[in-house]
Amino acid sequence: MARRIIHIDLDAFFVSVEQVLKPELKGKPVVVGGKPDRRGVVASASYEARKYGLHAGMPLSTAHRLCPQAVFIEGNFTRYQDASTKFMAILADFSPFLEPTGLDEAYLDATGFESLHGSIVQMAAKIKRRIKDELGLPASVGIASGKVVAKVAAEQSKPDGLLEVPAGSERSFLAPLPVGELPGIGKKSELELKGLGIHIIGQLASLPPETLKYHFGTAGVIMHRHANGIDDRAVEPPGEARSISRETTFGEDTRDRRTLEATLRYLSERVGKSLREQGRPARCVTLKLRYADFTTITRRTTLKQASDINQVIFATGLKLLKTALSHEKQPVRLVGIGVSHFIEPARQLNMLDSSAVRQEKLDRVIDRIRKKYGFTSIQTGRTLLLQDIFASRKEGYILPTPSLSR
Ligand code: TTP
Ligand code: MG
Repeated sequence: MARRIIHIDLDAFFVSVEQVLKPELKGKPVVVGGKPDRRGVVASASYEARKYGLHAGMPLSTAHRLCPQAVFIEGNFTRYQDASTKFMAILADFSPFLEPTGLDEAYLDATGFESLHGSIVQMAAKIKRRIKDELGLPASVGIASGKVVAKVAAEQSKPDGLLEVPAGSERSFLAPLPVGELPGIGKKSELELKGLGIHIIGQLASLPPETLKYHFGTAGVIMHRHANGIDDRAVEPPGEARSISRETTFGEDTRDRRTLEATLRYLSERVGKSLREQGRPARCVTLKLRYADFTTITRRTTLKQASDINQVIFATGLKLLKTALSHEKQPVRLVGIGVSHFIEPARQLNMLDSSAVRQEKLDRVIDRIRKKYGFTSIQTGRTLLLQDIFASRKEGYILPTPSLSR
C-alpha cells in the first residue's frame, strides 16, 4: 500500500502571526522584515502584497517602491518561535512520525491513520482547523505517497489549501509544473536545465537518468527520481542542530573597528547562550563577513579544546576578524559568528585549566541574571556602545536582520 505523507506549511507565517496580534492588518498588503528605510530584505509578505510582486528576499526599498501602501513591520523573532512551538505541538498530537523542516513547516507520516479520522483528507482538515482555532493561523497541506510530491502539493494549494495527490498520479501531477517548482532545484540548476531546453517537470522526468547524472552528478539521479514522483525517504524525527549562528547587517556599512568588535562580542554571547542551553560544546568557530559590494567570506578555526565559553568564542572570532580586515579595505555590511562540530561534554578535561573553569562559572551566572532581568541587563564594557547603534528590549538588542539559522 502506498504511504500517506502530509506536508504542512503555514501561509505567510511571520505576517500571519502579526495579523493575529493586530487584526486590522488582515486583508492588507503587509511586509515583515523592517521599515522601508532599513537596508534589510522582506522576510514574509502577505498574499495581498504578493499581488504587487513582493516576495521574501526582496530588498525592503524595492518592496516599498512596488507597493508604497504596504504596512512594513520590524517583526519579533521570539514571537514566531513561540508560535512555531505551539504549531509543532498540535502536529505532534496527530502523529508521532513528525519531522519539522523549518519554523513553519513539517512532514507527518499518516500511513494507516485513515480509520482514526475517516480519511487522510479529513485528518488534514482537522489539523488545519485546530491550527486556525487555537493559533489563528492559516496553513496549507499537501498529501501524497512521498515527501517531494506532498511538498509540491502543499505549495500548489496555497493559501489556506488542501490538496491530495492520489497514489499512482504523482507523475502526471508534477508533469505540467515548471522545473523550478521541484524541491531541490535552485536558481542555478533551473538555468542550466533551461539551457538544455527543459522547462517543465514532465520533460525532466522523460530525460534518461544518465543525462542528468552527466550534468548534475548524483543530485541529477535524485532529480530524475523526484521528477517521476518517486521518493521513499522516511519521515524522520529531528536530529540535533549541527551549527548555531547569529549574524546581523549594519544600518550603514562600517569600517569602525570598535563597532565591529562590539557587535561580534554581542553575537558571540548570543551564540554562547544557545550553546550552553543545548549542553554540548563546539570544536569549530566560524566568522562570516559580507563587504559593501556583497562579497561574502567565511573563515573557520578549529579549537584545541571544545568550548561553550563566551570569551573563547569571541576571542576566536576576533582573531579571524582582525586577519580578514587586514586583507580587505572595503567597509563591512554584515558580520556573523557561528559554532559547529559539537561534542559530548567531557568536563573533567577542562578541570585542568583553572581559567576555563572560572569563565564557565561566570557564563553560568550571567545566563541566570539575563534569564531573570533580560539579556541587556548585564553587559561587557565592549558591547555598551551598541546602545547607540541598536534599540533594545528585554530579550536583547533589536538587530535589523537577525539570523534565522539555529
Ligand atoms: P516560508 O514558508 O517560505 O514563507 P511564508 O510562510 O512567509 O509564506 P508561504 O509559506 O505562504 O509562501 O517561510 C516561513 C517564514 O520564514 C517566513 O514567514 C519568514 C521566514 N523567512 C525569512 O525570514 N526569510 C526568507 O527568505 C524566507 C523564505 C522565509
Ligand atoms: Mg510558510
